[in-house]
Amino acid sequence: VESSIPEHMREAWRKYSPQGFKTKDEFEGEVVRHIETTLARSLFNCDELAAYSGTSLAFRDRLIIDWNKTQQRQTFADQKRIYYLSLEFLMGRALDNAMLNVGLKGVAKEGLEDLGFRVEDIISQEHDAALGNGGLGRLAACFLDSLASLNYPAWGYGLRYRYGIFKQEIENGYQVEIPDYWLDFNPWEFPRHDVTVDVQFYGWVNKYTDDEGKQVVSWQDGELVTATAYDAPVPGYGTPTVNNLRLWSSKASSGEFDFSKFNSGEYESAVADQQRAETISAVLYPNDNLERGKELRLKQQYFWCAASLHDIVRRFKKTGRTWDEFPDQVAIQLNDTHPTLAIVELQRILIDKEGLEWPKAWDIVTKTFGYTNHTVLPEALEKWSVPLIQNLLPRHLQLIYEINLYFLQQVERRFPKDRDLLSRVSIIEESTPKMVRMAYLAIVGSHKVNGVAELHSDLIKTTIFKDFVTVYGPDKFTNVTNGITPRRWLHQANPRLSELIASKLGGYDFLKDLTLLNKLEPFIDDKDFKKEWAEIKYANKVRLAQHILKTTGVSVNPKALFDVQVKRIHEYKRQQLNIFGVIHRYITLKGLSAEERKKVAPRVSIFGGKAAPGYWMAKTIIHLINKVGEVINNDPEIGDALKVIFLEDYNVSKAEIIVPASDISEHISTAGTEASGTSNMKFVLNGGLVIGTLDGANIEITREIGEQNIFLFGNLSEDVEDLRHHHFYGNYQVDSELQKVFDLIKSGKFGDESAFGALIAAITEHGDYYLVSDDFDSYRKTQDLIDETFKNQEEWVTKSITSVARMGFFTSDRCINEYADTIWNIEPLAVADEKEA
Ligand code: Z16
Repeated sequence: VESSIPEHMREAWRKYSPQGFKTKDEFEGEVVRHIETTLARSLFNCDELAAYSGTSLAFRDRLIIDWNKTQQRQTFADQKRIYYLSLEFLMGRALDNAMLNVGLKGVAKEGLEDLGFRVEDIISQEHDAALGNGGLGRLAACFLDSLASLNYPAWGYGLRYRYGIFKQEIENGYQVEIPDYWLDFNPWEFPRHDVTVDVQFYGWVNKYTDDEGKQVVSWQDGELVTATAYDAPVPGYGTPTVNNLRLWSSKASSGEFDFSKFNSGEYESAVADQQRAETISAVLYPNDNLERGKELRLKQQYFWCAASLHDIVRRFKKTGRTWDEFPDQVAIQLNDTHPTLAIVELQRILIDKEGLEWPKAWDIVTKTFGYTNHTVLPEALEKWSVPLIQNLLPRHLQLIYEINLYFLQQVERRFPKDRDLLSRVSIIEESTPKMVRMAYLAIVGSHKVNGVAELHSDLIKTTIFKDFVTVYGPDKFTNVTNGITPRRWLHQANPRLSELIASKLGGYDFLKDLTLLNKLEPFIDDKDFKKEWAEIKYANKVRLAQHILKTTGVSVNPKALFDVQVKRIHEYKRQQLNIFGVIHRYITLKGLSAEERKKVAPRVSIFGGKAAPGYWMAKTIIHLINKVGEVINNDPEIGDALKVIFLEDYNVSKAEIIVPASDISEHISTAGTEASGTSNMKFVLNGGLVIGTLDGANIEITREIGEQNIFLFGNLSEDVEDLRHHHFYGNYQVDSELQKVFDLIKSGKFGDESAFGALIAAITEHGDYYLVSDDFDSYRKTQDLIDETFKNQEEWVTKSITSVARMGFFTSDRCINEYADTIWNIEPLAVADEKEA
């Protein structure tokens, strides 16, 4: 291509192309150079933030060398790539991960010591990249880590939000949201001002016959917004592969934008236009498992899909291949329905721009896309109103109608006269206003649809997508059980445990093949090993206790049982069940004599998680937890027997401290509501036990680690519907022990009882949709069993080690290999010089 240096002049380039540091001295040289020149600071003016910046820039240089090579290798190899489209990438911190993945954390630690710093302090300077809400966004981040670690040619595509998920503060027991401006200094991103795409909105569709008598469809006028690419390197663990995460940022298009307005007294309106364009990528919608149908959200979705598709098509066209080869070069995975417009956009490009015939184009489209469903909750299933799409994306609405027609005609041929079936599977819901069902569009436009855990994948086939199983047969639907990266969630978060495991297994190979953990089973009776195992858990609890003291002022006993529930606050996840259980425990403790109280297993109940800013019930739950904590933590009769902690601003970097420190974690959603859950896997991998319902991945975790190693309780998913029905039509009585809890709340013990009325009424008066009352008794009894089991530390540690040894299945590496084999049909790209980890 024109921009490449001529062959005979490449000698000088090759001679000077940087190699990156390898030794401690070289590392120090790079850090000091960056601090003094890139940052214009000196040794008289170098705080921890400056040292963090210099260190990151040194590692970034290293990554970018391998990044360049990886991209060249992938281009020359000319094989199929996977593009992972996700509105959320919850990456957390990058520096620690980069150090470990390139295998130079030891070098950095020693180098930083020479320069007067501790590596932990430097790492903790970094602001989390928090471009996600919860499980879905973190899953995308784990997938990127596995894709790179397994050498798959893969790109992530997302939005570069100026504000990630809000920071949470607790004031007087209430959640307060603080904007998360995270881009002040972000050494990990590369702006690509030369990689831009103009994205069109609004306007109208012009259909006409051109001079040669050809039908032409053109989408005209409206407004243009420019997408600029920002790239972040994604290093694999123990491999030179560095993949790319490309995030789009919006700004007013220079072609479109009316600069003359600035001079003609319309300064304000010119600035307003500009701000409107920038608003598209300004902020992440802070809802987990909820879609509210706002126009700006739809704009975000189209902006990102159009820019990404344009980029992918541009790259494909450079290969000079014909269109029918597109699905052999490109696989696109839709992370939930958020990127479904990408299906319509590709069809539009093929039909309107490339002039392909409908069936040919549609065949290419469906071979290209795969769709992952992450929820069955009705309030989370996306629907967009037809008038909204008509206005914003008039051509796309036409294409959606044509896609629907083409699909329904197929259905009609196979199931003649079944008008009911036709209306049930129609992409258009015939309501007022009419709505586009995005999940149906995603199914129709993809060749494979997958759920994220076995139960969930079965449920989508028998409930929300039942009719599509009739239409397509069962093989279009499949399961890929979620996984987590053991690099971040074991090696990085729990280095001592990782080291202990490595000492028994003879190295760190298990981080690349997690099934090797089963080689721990022979050590289950090894006294010294068990002792060390328990000591590491204890040290992690001491560290968390220090964090709790520093952030809440409450002193907790690290010998107590640490009971953790950290995840987004949602009624279906049932933090209310947990806190009602805590109140019940408090009532029980108050009924004991001082003598008897000394005999109970002391417990610290730890909560953390954000409520969506508009989700009042979730905010009420947070309020109750905090008020209960105030009362119990200050009750002198209770002391260490029970403490209740709400940790502010739960995020990825805090999870790295919390997860290794739990004895028990709670995964207690109403059966059939949590698609998978992934923190359950993180806790068990770190030697924590689980109390859980038979929901999501809990079921498969049980199958892998054994029933005797997990505390299961509650009703089964197949009984949920009947129980709900019974709440309305049977003679339904709230559990009497739960009623005692409600009575204490109503007495004003935890402050103004009216604040919590809605929480109680949801159960006593509004049908207890999430079955809190039905599961309360078995929850309590299971918690009592946990107390008993914890008293026998010997037995507890055995369960802990056995569980870890059997967690190999839950690595995201296994998960990515399944996607690659069964959905994407892609191969890893061989790398010559595999580095030692
Ligand atoms: C989300 O985090 C999830 C589903 C969804 O539709 C939207 C969002 Cl933002 C979560 C599921 O709730 C969780 O069970 C699952 O483990 C996770 O996605 C990853 O699949």
